[in-house]
Amino acid sequence: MYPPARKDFVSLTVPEQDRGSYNNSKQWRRQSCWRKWKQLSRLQRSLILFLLVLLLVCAIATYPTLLEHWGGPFGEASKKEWQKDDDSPLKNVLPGAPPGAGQQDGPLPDKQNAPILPEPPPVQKKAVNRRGPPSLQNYSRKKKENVSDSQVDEKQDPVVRNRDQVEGEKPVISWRGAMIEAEQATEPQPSAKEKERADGKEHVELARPVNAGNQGPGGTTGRLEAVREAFRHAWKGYKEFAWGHDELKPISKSYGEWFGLGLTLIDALDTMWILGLKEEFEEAKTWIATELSFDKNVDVNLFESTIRIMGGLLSTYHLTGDGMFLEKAKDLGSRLMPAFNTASKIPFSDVNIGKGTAHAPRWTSDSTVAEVTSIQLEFRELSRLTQDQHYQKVVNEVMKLVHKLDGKQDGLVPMFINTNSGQFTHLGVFTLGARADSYYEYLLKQWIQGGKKETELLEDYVQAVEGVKKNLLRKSSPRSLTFVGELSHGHFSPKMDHLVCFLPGTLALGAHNGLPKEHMELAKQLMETCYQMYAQMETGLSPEIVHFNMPPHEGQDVDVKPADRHNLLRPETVESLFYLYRFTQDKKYQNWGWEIFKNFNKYTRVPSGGFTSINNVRDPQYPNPRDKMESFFLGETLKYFYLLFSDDPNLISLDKYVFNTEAHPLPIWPSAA
Ligand code: DMJ
Repeated sequence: MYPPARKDFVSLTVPEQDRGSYNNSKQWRRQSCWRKWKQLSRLQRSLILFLLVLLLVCAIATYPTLLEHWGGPFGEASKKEWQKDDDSPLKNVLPGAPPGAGQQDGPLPDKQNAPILPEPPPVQKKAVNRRGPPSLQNYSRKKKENVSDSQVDEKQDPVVRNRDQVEGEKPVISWRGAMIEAEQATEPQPSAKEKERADGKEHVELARPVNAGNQGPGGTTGRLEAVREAFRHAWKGYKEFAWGHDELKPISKSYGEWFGLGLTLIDALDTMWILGLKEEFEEAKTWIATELSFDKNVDVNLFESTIRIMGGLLSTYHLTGDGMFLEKAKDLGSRLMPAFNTASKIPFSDVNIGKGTAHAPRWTSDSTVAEVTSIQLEFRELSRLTQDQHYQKVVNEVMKLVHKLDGKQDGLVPMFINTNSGQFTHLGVFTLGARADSYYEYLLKQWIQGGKKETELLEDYVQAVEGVKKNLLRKSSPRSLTFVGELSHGHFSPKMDHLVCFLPGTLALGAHNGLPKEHMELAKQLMETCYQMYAQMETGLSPEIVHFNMPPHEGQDVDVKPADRHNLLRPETVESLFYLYRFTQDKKYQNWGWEIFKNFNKYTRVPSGGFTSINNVRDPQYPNPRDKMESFFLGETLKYFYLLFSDDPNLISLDKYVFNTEAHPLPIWPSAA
């Protein structure tokens, strides 16, 4: 017995009369297809239709990914457009630059000509947020955007390194680790006491007068004005397309959300104040006072929210004397405290500031060493201002624990620390780049902040510098550039992150504060190296990571792997140039900075407003925009450019202020002076 024939498969039967009589006329083909279609069973037809629909859906879903893969946001068409622009005889101009802000060796052509980044074609904009407060209706769109953003290489991008995704119980939207609740709470008003305290504070005047005798296009006035103009251009994009959101996506004229807290706006506050952009500052301040709320069911990264938001609010409070900023900083600080409720006292990386809960990333109970040791300047300052010792106590405890830990090598620390055991993990790997960088920076800066009394911090810092010299320092070929490599279980790698370029500035700051002269010598050597990481690239912009050539070699010292060719508008080299110029007064540092500034304008500036990180610093024809302006471009990079080009040593004096790792100046404690 055979079961009845099953019909749940597709079979196509070619009728006998059709064989051998090939006729390719259109009409015959139409009739033949239709006849065959009619001969199919209903199930067969349904299956074929279903498959066709499925194919169509797949094609639509993969279209943006393919476009990206084939050449950035706009694919081949826009690449050609780009090349066309770049062929223009005016290709070297800074579009939109103000009079007097031209290149060193000649005046600027008309700003309306030759945009460096092409205007995007009239896209398929999924949704555009116009100026105004965050619009809740856009949150569902953000979720969709998450798909394409995941193309970012999180392993190599510390900016996104700890963005976990966890679903909450309330109706919340997940955005790269941020949980955004669809409601805004009202702001608590600053208390009278704090207003009084604020009124008594020293504050810095808006924009200092610039040196009147130095006003050529490449002179001090021209350069300072060019930075102010670049800031205004960045702000224009943020204001128009991303107002109140975390980050501008200048190419798609949209925004990205991370914490949903207006990150760029807060990070940029003190830059506006220092650059004297009063109007812009006032509108941002109004947003903070009326729109910003931390009473949100949202997961934030402890480190990032501390350095960017708390740091930005505290420094703005100091510069302006306005107690509203302190009030906000205090509110955030108290909401971050649950992060420290761990068995070891080493804080979790993530905190839900609405619920008061904290957790490690989903995949590990480790925290990053740089993150847990680079929140101290801010929490300590918060304690000083509020007279509440809790903040200072928890972060000092972390430093004490790390000070005593096994697993260091000549003062160098591993990159991870476990929140349960309080021990370092992933032992034997040492870098001054991502995940360890600002540990070293904050050892020195806490010592300076507290009046050079905390000798353990100083000892750890000096020992670490010796550890760098002994284990990580090498020379490249052919130019003998001094660089800082990495060590993995005794194996040296000549790899250096752009992030390491904070080190020349930190070493110079140490030397200025009485540490050995050799630190300054090393700072100068490393500064040259960091500059060469820009100068040796075809765009004059540094990649994220370089590998130095060590064996005797012709050609360039710097090699870049294809995956490392991006530039995220990072500040570290400009930051170090600022310190080196302040302490040596050697104009070459200003000139190097000016070259870099012009290249940012040339390759990353988006005509409709904003600047974008790029994918390929080696291709001046098509650097391939990534469609993201990191908040630190306004918080740090442009601020350090301005301070570098200023000849006024009292504009944020380095004897009165210490910059946090996000370039927010905090006072050196008065009792310490
Ligand atoms: C900033 O958020 C800070 O400078 C941090 O210390 C390192 N990464 C970025 C800038 O590159």
